[in-house]
Amino acid sequence: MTIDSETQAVVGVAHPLDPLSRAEISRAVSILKDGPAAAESFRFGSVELREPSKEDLRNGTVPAREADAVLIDRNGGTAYEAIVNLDSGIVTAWTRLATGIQPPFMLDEFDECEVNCKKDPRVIEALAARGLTDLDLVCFEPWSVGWFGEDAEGRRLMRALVFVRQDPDDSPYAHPIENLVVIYDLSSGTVARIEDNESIPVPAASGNYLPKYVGPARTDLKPISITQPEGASFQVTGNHVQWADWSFRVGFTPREGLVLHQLRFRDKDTERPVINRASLAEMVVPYGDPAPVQAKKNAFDSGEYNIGNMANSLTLGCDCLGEIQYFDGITTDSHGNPLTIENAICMHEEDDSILWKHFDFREGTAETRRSRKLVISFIATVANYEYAFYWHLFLDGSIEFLVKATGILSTAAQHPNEKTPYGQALNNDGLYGPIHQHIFNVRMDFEVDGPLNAVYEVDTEIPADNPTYTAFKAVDRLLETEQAAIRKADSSKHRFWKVVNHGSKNLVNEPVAYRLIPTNAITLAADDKAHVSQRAQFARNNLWVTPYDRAERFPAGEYPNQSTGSDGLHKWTQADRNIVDEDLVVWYTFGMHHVVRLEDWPVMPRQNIGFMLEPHGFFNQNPTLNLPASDTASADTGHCS
Ligand code: ABN
Ligand code: CU
Repeated sequence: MTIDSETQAVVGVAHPLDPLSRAEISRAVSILKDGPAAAESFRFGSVELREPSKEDLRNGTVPAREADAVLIDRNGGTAYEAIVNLDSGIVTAWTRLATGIQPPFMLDEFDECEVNCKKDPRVIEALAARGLTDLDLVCFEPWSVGWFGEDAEGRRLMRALVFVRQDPDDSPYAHPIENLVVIYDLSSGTVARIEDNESIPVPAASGNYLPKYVGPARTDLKPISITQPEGASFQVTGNHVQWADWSFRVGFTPREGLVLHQLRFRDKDTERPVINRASLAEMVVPYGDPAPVQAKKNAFDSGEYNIGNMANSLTLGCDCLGEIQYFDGITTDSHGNPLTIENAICMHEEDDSILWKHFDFREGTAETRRSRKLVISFIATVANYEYAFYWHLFLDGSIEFLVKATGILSTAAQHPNEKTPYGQALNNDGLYGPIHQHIFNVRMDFEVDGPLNAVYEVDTEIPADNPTYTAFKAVDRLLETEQAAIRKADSSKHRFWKVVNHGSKNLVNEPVAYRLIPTNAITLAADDKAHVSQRAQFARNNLWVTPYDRAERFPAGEYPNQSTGSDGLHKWTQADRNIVDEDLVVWYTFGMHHVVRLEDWPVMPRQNIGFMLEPHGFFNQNPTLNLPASDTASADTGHCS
């Protein structure tokens, strides 16, 4: 990608779905600064590709490269949305957002909050009252304020939790300063107020995991080397990936991190679309402990913080192993300077045990084929937690989305002689891990053999007429409208959902389908009357299906930060639109119900949370009969036996 020196237009873009390059971001920002965002007080929340319309992509029209930008004028606190045409250099839309709409936090706002909290006399005094005078050891962790019924009067607020280290590399989460919270006002750049409740002794016992604290590493584990002497089996051209029968484009946005576009499976000689676009669209982490500080912890890590901005630069041998292909993630700082997160996305192949096997016991021979998966991932650090997000593509057409949650619990303190029922004591010093949930929503713009799809709920039922008492059968029920498709998983009915194309039939004249297996199908545990239940309504059900609308991108609405719950899936689906043989978006809510255990401390062993999409009559038979037998077969037979 280069800039034409005469016209300053961006030229040489590889594909309309490629994320904006650094040069394109800079160009969008300078067009805005030369136009409506000329005042020094403007900050850039995000500058990202405005994805072309589906019509343009389908027709093969080369659309203009466009940027979507979200800005905040710190002078007054108003937020704006802009569309910039990078080809013509024109700001084609400039929309002032309603008072109270708060775009996600910008990276430097976190630093600003910490720096200014440390300067505030009320904060210094509250810390001193607890015997804490070394401010270098105090950590302010700026959480979102959420919304608890009061009017923020247009102010952009943060809610800083406070922890203290005993040494510069000591884990602060072992030492929460309970009942002290700083409300920081980004609109004025000052501390708005402190919430200083009953002082609870800061737990003293350490929670360190660094080698210097935990002692020498064990030495009995021999190396495992992953080698691919002939290289990886994928071909990468720009952001396009071809691997085995799969092809797709890699995208990256500040809000979602990794995005998969145009996921297709080559079936013999036909490229068959499966999903047009898939990404983590939202998540929420509500805490169940009613203690004053804990009851207001409800982080929407994606929509309030822009989880893509918090992606790690991944390293070989640590985060990913094998023959790796990396993709950078490009985002912006608040002044609109492009920021490259190098190696934000990692892609590699992994051996995946057996795919199929049969031992012909009459002949004494076996046929075994090994599975492998293509792993495309990114890892985000959201203060205390790490979330590693993986798309796994399998040779048989299956797709897995997996979240590996690790990092450090968001802790709390109680009096050492107390044991709250709302958390797990982690030591005898008063430290505990409050009960909470990590609830994710993945948005999948399905395109099973084409854009017009429908969704069935499949339950297994015992028929009324059941003389042998042994009968059970799978029963399909078409979900006809949005309201009918607001569903919960039900393991007692062995429920799953399938996305079909009525216009594309398989060998037995049934519509081809992909099924969604609803694993980790949790929903919000809090009462429906809780503020978080109003704001995170997507998390009250596992399945939602909507007809495609390019404005409906995020299930808790476009701007969940300080939201009251007035936007999102629950609002759009009130229209109860038809979802039969339409261009559909399927939204799946799942997660981890985190009843804390001692083993989660001081750093949490990875927990896997996810779900599978599997072809269900999409192929006419097992599509992997053409796999070669393993090359580590026995010398006698040339086969695995
Ligand atoms: N997990 C809540 C959070 C995210 C980012 C920064 C601070 C807190
Ligand atoms: Cu947790």
